[in-house]
Amino acid sequence: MSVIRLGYVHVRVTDLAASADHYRDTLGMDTVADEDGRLYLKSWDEHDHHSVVLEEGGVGLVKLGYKVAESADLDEYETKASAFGARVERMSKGDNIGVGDGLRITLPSEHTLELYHDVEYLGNSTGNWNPDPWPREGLRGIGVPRLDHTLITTEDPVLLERFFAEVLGFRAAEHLVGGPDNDELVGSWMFCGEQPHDIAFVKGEQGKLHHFAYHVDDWSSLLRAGDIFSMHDVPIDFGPARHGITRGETIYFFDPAGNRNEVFAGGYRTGPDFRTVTWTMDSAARGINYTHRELDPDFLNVVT
Ligand code: M3P
Ligand code: FE
Repeated sequence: MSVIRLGYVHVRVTDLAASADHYRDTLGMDTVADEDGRLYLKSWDEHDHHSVVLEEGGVGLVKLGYKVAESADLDEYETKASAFGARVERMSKGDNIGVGDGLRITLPSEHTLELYHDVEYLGNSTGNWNPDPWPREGLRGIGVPRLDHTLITTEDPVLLERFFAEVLGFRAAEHLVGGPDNDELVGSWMFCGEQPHDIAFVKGEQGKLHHFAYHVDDWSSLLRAGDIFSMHDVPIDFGPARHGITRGETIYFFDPAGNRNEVFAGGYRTGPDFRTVTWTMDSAARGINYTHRELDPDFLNVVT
């Protein structure tokens, strides 16, 4: 019984056409469905039906979807989440285009998390037979290969960490705590496979999105992404820079609605025997932006 990965992020955007340009032309995602004011998108190296849903009207997170290893696991997750005290309902095949039956959980942080196993397989752009390393017809914009992780905010990081650990079997790769003599949990970076994080959360408002991130191959792909942001006048939050936390490389930027996105490269490998790394608030600027060792307060305050 395990969670495999972040499958989809569903966000609201103020202007669907403007955001469609951003996710399609700048990031390079492909449209797989366009129905009822919702645009379903997929990156070139993803196999399942979609990984991003844009819905017109407002800004911020509608829900997150995480894919589980087997359909049979869903019963057990339902029992565990209910026992934890979370609100859980069954979701039906077709509630999300291409996605089968699953669970819809209201997290202690008030975010909606969907768990599912069955999802329509579209395959990636290079196929499974003697594949090219990348689509030979070329990529649009950055050509992001896949989604990587999300970071959300919660009033109670301890409770949310307990939920992800006890109900979903995630482990903490990194903790951000109040200080050397203050073990108050300010943030947690948690994984379900071998990435440094599949979800992270920091203390803040309930139910908000700090960012969702796309994987890019390496530092030079990240710099090229920066060039494309400039060509397309995409507002940059910060980067290119190195994260102390997770050791990843990053650029944060905004979609036209103001949702924060990230391109993320590198980072170490975790696993079941990984021991949690701890950062203290007095080193938080270095933890988040190791290169510049400074943080604009808006980086922490602006959420959607
Ligand atoms: C990351 C990451 C915050 C730190 C963010 C770190 C919001 O996004 O990918 O490691 O404090
Ligand atoms: Fe991130």
